[in-house]
Amino acid sequence: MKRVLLISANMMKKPYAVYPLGLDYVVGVLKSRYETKILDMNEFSSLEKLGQQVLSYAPDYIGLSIRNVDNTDTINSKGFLSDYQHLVEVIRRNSQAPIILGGSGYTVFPLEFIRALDADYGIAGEGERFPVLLAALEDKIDVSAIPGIVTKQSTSVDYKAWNGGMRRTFDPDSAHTKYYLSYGGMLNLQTKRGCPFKCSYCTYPHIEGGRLRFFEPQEVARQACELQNAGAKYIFITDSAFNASYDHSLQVAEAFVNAGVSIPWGGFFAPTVPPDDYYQKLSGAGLTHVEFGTESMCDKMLHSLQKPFVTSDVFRAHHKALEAGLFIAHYFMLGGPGENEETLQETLNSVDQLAKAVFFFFCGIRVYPHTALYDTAVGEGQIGASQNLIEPVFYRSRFISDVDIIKKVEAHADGRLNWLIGAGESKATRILPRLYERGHTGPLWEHLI
Ligand code: B12
Ligand code: SF4
Repeated sequence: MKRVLLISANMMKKPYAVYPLGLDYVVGVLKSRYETKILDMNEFSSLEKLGQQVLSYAPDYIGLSIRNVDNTDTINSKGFLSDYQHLVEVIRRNSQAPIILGGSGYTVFPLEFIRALDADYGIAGEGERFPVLLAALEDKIDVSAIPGIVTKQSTSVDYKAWNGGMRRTFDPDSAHTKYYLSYGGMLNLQTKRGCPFKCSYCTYPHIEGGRLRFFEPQEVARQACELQNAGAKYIFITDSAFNASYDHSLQVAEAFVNAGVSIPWGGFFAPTVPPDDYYQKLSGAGLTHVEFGTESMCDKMLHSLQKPFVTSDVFRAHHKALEAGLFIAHYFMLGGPGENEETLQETLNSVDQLAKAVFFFFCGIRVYPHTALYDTAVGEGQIGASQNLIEPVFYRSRFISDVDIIKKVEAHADGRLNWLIGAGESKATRILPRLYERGHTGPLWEHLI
């Protein structure tokens, strides 16, 4: 059997290290025809150690998973391209196997990455297409006609969401699983793919497609049990918005109960008005943490960002989640098109009325291709139509500067520990690694409430 080495390039450990879930799906689709091995850069203290592993495994193909492009932080922005370039240099020194790029970050910038890393191929979108590429390479067929496949010669990338089978293969005994179990104990799980909403700044519908594709609730619950039996202390559900389908999310919760999932879990939710008892039912199935993608508490801004809810919905969703005894976090994206002193003040005043929660404020919105915000930024001359956005660019409102936004939020927060400004560099989130080292589990932001 030919060997495929899959490397997770992500080395970011804030707010915590994230299990490379995408590679489990890639292994799932490759394993009947190839021998596979996952190496996770979070486990390696040096690139040299990775080099030794690459050399000794002697792979026929190398898949490199690129999740993060940058830390998406206006205050302390850091791009990861140069780290990935060093990684590829080390791989090339130790192997002549073709390098194939993939992952969510890669999918946003497929042409930019293949050029900057001088990789051999890329797969934009879902990695389930990996065997199709390998079969074509082995049969010496032109791969450029396969949807989503990127070559050094590609000038555009066209792909559709994957229609075939998707099956995760989880290895409880692998070195990287042990790493996450010993550091925070959080593993992750997907219950569906896609997002039907069209928020103006968001890449998720581009990465996962705009149509919801559901996994069988019983299969999701089986995977949750697998993670639990391996020793996971908490499960993060990585869906774009877990409640994008109330029916399916309730079926998953019911399947968790029937399968005996007993560890806590959480995920992203849209603050839309839920059916009666929705959060109670999820809480009964183990949900403990709700992360609302709220973004603003001013209807004018919610409309500008094309969010599928209004401020009154946020209050109702918050209230329902609180009633069910859940820990709640709201994420805000300030500084979008039309943001000004008044819209900001309206948001801050309303946030004051959300009891018992943690608030994460991002000031300045990262501009990504294939989004409505990108078109606005080009239209306003903030970016050029051919500008390479792999180095982070943030949309700036014409009516208020990001510096003034930050000052205003900081002044309003007035030292409250549950008001976090920026993407994880604040004092409060620097405490998290120490808590993990002492054996605490889960996202831990509940300690700031
Ligand atoms: C869930 C999530 C989180 C959760 C993760 C919790 C957890 N325990 O898992 C939390 C909230 C912690 C989080 C944090 C961050 N995140 Co996040 N997150 C996501 C999200 C929504 C899903 C990722 C996921 O697990 N998907 C499910 C798996 C199955 O899919 P996948 O990994 O993409 O894999 C598939 C394909 O990509 C492909 N594939 C993957 N690897 C490979 C390899 C090869 C060779 C091939 C061929 C294919 C392939 O095949 C897989 C199966 O189809 C994505 C957006 C999205 N919709 O993708 C953003 C996303 C990955 N996050 C992003 C960012 C920026 C961050 C943060 C840096 C934000 C911050 N400043 O805090 C941090 C970084 C955290 C860290 N330590 O790395 C960006 C990355 C792009 C960028 N700008 O860098 C994304 C893409 C969102 C965006 N803004 O566009 N995140
Ligand atoms: S912000 Fe959330 S709800 Fe809106 S498009 Fe993105 S994933 Fe969907």
